[in-house]
Amino acid sequence: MTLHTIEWHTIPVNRTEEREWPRMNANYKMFVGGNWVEADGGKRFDSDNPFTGRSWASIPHGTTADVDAAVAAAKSALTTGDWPAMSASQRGALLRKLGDLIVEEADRLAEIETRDNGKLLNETSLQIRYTAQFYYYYGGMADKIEGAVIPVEKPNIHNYTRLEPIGVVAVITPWNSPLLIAAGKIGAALAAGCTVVVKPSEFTSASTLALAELFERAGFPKGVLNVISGFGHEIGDYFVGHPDVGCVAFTGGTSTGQRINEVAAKTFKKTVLELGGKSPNIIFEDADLDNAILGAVSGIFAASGQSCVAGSRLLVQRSIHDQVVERLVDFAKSIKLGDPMAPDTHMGPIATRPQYERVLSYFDIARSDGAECVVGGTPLDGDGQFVQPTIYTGVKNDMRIAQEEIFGPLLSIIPFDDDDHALSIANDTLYGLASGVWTQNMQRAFRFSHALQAGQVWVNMYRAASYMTPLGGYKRSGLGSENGKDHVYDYLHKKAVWMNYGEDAPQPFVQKL
Ligand code: TXE
Repeated sequence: MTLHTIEWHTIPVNRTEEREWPRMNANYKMFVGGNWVEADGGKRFDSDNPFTGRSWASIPHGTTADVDAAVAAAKSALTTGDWPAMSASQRGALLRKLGDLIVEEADRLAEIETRDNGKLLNETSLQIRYTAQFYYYYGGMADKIEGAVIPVEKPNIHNYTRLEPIGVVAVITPWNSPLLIAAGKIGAALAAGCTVVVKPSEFTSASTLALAELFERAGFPKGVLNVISGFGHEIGDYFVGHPDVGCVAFTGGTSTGQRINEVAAKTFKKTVLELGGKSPNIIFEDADLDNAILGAVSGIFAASGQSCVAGSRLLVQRSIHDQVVERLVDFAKSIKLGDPMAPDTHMGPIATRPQYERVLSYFDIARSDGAECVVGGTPLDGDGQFVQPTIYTGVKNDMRIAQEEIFGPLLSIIPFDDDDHALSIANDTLYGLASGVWTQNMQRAFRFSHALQAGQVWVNMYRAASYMTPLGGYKRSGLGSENGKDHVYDYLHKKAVWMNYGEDAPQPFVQKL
């Protein structure tokens, strides 16, 4: 088979006129201590719609004084007022009520997210509805957090553990799926009895500020959930290092995660970090190829590749390599870029200008790496932030395009000869967030599921997630994991209580062992 570089400079981008994007009330405020407030000093910044290229919302430009106010409100709500007096069942009921309100408001919230990050409305509509499930799930867990009675070997001692809220939780989220990514963190932290301050990405603050309104309507006591908006590089360190923050839950880039961990370490804070990836998606010659092709496409072109679990390295057994490449090239050419609101669009724009420029820079990097571009690979004409689906062959795993997270629709295809070869390439990365295996061989499916150094392994599927299932990364893809039952325990201190109901006098100079 001969592979041609496709001469494909202009994709007909299906742009909707702005009049079809109805105006919304787009003057957002921050939510601090149950009040809707401007930033200290009153400054604001614009939030741009990556599809129209125009500002559509105005966001308060939060400062360190706003961090102080939000953390103080959360600290006060933690120990005084209605929240600590509530039973765990009552907390759970509030979380479930919030879930109901999210379902009610899903269309509006989805439209807000699509305006802010350009993700398909088809996907944001589903995602927002799904976020309700996180709050139902963690609402159900609130009254199932139990300590233990420990049968210590000492006489007349009642020894037990209590699980107590860790304190004020700082939730910091990125721009690719703001509400979905926040849901597990907020849900688990509130189930644990903590209070929360959320800082969404400066590129996509609107949906989280709008979500705060639902907390108010659900009847959460003031200060339990606070949302501040602002720039990570201005207030991030201050927020993370704040002495009254007890734990930081973060999703975002690996270098930001590293910075957060360094700052948090100075005040001995716990962190839960979900970071970047360079995930291998492995197709064996015995795979159901129709499904594998769909899996490869969803791994890299869904959400325009702006997904932490993107299957950006496609490892293909050499015997089927050319066939897979040909089919993927055909598929890529059929992908429709355009208005994320339109139901028939497959890929929307890249969410932010810096990200768009970063993704484009990899065209040159790939060229100088010596990879062969078989489709895409050049900037599109026009002023939209669109990147065409791009596929590289002849990729060696040590090339930059195979090692660095690009976070865009650029796929590196790497051939392999046998199982050992595939595994060594798959694990040869600094990251370890996700992976995919396409095979009909059960032994191989299990062997790879266990040997892949990644927090998620999908076999004969890709890009699935659930509030019930832990999501975390190996190596530089993160620290700890979120979602699932165990995530609640990230937000709890374990305290041991010793009670002496005996008569014996304490030994003053010898420990009781
Ligand atoms: O993310 P950042 P950016 C990856 C992707 C992308 C790269 C950079 O590869 O190209 O990260 O994207 C806040 N202290 N992912 O710059 O910086 C910031 O305000 C505290 C992977 O947009 O990680 C925002 O709220 N907070 C990813 C959040 O961190 C700080 C999703 C994320 O921003 C801070 C998005 C600081 N010092 C990008 N600096 C995924 N894992 O899904 C910034 N922030």
